[in-house]
Amino acid sequence: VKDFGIEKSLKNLGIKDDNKGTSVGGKYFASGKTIESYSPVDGRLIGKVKTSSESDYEKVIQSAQKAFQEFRLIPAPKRGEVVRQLGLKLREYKDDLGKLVSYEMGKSLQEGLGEVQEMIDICDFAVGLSRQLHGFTMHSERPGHRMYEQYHPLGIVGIITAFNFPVAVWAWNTALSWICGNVTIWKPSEKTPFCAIACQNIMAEVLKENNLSEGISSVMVAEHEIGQKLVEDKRVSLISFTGSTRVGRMVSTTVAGRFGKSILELGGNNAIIISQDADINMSIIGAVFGAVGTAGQRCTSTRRLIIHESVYDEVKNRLVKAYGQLKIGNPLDETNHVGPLIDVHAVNQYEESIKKCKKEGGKFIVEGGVLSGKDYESGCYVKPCIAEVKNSYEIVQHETFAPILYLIKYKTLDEAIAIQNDVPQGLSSAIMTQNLREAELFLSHAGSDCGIANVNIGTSGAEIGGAFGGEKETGGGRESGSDAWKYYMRRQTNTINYTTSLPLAQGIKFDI
Ligand code: UN1
Repeated sequence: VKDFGIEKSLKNLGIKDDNKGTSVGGKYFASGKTIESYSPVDGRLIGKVKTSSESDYEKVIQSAQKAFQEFRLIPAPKRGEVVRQLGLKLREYKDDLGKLVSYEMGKSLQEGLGEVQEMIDICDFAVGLSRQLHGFTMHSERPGHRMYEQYHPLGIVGIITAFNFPVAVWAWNTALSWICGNVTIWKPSEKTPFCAIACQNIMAEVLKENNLSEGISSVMVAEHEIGQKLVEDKRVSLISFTGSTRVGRMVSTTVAGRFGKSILELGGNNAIIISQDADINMSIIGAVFGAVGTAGQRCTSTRRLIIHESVYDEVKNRLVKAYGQLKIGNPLDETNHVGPLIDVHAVNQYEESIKKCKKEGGKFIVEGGVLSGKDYESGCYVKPCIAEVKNSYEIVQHETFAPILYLIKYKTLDEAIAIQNDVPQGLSSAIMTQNLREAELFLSHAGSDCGIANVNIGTSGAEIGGAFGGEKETGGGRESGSDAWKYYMRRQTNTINYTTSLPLAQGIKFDI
């Protein structure tokens, strides 16, 4: 088996065979049961991690509470300086971390490196933002009064992330949390514990070099009970949750029940409309990358193509041809296009979805299937497939985290937009067209109902500078760029009277 330098990268990132899964700053401890992480790439054991127990949890929360008392008092631009240093460290470790992401999660090395690049980009973004946490000033209705608003740190931010972006989503939340003066506790996916430990090791260097309190950043590799505790805990001001709609619904109601704040990044069911005025070459590239990139395991993966009847056959034939050229295999080998799914459980779900689709009447024009034999020993490699379907099929309404692409035919743009919107999810959407009227209608209030709507690019690969998130069952949260930082702070309106009398608002008279 070619090693692709993975052993060396693991060593550089401080990953051992046996690890403790709770870390406050650079200090590791854990007293829960041990879990193992296997690579979907070659099925090999990466290592073992002792998980966090309930008593470990309590230590983490208390350290975080203590750290917050100090950290919130450090001026925001100084906190930005800490984030700047994190960005520099990530540049140093980019190759190693990108490789680990690829090996533990299974996405291509290019996409692993791209994910680390997103971490670096959000750090840069946050550094500038640390001097721009602006509120408005407004004119008071009372003479000699001044009104303005300001944003204050919130407290502890609990970050619960999924396996598919095992490092970037932590960085989006952490970089913003830190400049906003919050401390973070990260509960990563149990499927990618080493990505989390590697990030924590990198971050711990920054804390140490700046003599900062360790409780500013903690990690708990743990089973879902600990995630549940975090969600229920009144001491945690904000929960940023990335994962399934099913779990997100529980997180949302639990956090709302204690009047906490939450940011939800749940499932997507993203479509590209390919119009009769589309550039077909661009459409094929956008669609194929969107559908098979990360083996269809992005929230923003392209799941549906809604194609105009006049170009339907051409698009279909070209897709079949393109899929015939896809190379499936070790994602660390850069000549391969498609890596494995995360685990055998995901493979089962992929097979189930194909079965359901066929049962409902779906016609597969590129057949799926699980690969076996040499180089596919992990059992996680599957064939990207394409089916012609109706949008109303139950399986088409559902997000399957796998490379299954559905084709749907349309006649009018209104019909295409209605199909695009007729799913429970509302994350990402796109139209391929060179027709200005079509593009503008798609982006208008009568157009796409998603949090992300693109013209002449695919559904995946959003830049960090925009707010990222979606509507409906995607959960409504926004993170990353634009003014998403406002979710991470509490807002306060201040009115100051600099006169010697006390006029009441709304002209109310009250004499004593
Ligand atoms: C996700 O799939 O959870 O737009 C996030 C993209 C990435 C982020 C995806 N920047 O594909």
